[in-house]
Amino acid sequence: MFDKILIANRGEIALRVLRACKELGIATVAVHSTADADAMHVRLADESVCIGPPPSKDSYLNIPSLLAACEITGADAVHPGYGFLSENARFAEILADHNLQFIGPKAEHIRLMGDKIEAKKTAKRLGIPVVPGSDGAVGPDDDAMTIAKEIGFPVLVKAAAGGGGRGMKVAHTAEDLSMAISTAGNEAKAAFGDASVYLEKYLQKPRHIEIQILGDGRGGAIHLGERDCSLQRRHQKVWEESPSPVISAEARARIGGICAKAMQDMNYVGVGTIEFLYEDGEFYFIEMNTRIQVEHPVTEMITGIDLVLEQIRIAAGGDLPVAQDEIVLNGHAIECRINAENPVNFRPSPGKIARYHPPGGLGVRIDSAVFQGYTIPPYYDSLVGKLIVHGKTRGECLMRLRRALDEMVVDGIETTLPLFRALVREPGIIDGDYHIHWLEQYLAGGALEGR
Ligand code: MV4
Repeated sequence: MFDKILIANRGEIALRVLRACKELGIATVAVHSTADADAMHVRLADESVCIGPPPSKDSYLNIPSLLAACEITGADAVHPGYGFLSENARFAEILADHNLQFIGPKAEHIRLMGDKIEAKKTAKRLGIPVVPGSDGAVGPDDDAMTIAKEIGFPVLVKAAAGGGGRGMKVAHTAEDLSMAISTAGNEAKAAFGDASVYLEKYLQKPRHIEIQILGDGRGGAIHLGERDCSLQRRHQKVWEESPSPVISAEARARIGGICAKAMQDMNYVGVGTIEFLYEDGEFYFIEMNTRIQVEHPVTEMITGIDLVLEQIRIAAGGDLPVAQDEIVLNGHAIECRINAENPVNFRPSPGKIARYHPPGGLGVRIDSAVFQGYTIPPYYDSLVGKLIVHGKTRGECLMRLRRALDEMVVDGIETTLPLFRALVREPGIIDGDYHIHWLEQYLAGGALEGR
């Protein structure tokens, strides 16, 4: 097992990793920019190193600074958290070159899943159902037109180097296709330095269902159920829950088994999330994330498995915590991502938290690094904290979430708490009857105006 882990991240996920390290008896090193000098993860770590000025490129993305921090403190492993360098294959390789353990998948798997075309080809080869579309990048227009007509309009043009909604264009008719391909290609070239694009059948109202997996790197892998992440705004997840209101035990076992088998075949190591669109009873692979995700607590609440702690154990050569048939999905969990943003126009609202009262009680968890008097800096994401609630049933979970949201106080900045207080009372949410466009349509309807 590792002696000392450097946490190459900030905010709530840095605190989350730090907690797992402490429970494993592993010493912790926090890194921080000058803007985060008084942050919670710095205060609670055994040691801390300032790695640069506020801009991420000069601090949390600054690989030489992070290496120096490892050298100074004698850390033997690095946990990247999510975002920043968590899916940077080169960073994983550089750490290995310096005899440091990257707590995550092999660099080759990070790189493979970072290329959306290669990821899809790999998924298909491993027996994972994919969206009908082109077999790789599309060449000259006539090639694309033939494919598009085979899969049927509307089609979606996607950037190979994209992901998270970046570099996507819908072509509703043959006339739109050429323009969609050149626009997506140009945007992809500008954004990612890679103009290659591929085509997929455009699914109109799917849900976003993701499967959590855990692999030991030696042919063992399990799945830990799904998370329904359909409630998104501009490709930012807002509300995640497990189990999904629309996935049956049979569907879960089927797609979960396919994903676990695929990860076994890959000798995948660590945590991973396989993302699907789900429509009319069918799953369609879109992407795989090779990092711990923001919404991992939803799965922890219903499985009782500490995913970050298991990440660390497995990176140190440990075995999977349980066998597939020992996993029991207990009850229902919902996570609300509470941001320092105006709840109507979502404009960031950094600043000092004048009053802070987190809710408590049975089945209520807050993953946050803020405290009363803390100032949310303007340089990074606007996450105040994640409110995660568990109940025996979805109904009990919603009731508890309603109570917890009403109890929570965050004064001095604007937050999206009013949005969640409205959503938890909204019939479409209570019925679980929503898809990936539902939230933006709800917001466009002016539901939050004047609150
Ligand atoms: C799609 C799609 C419809 N059809 N692919 C958005 C980001 C990336 N995860 C892939 N995305 C989509 N891919 C096909 N063939 C719709 C989306 C999409 C979406 C997916 C999940 C959650 C929210 C979304 C919001 C807009 C579009």
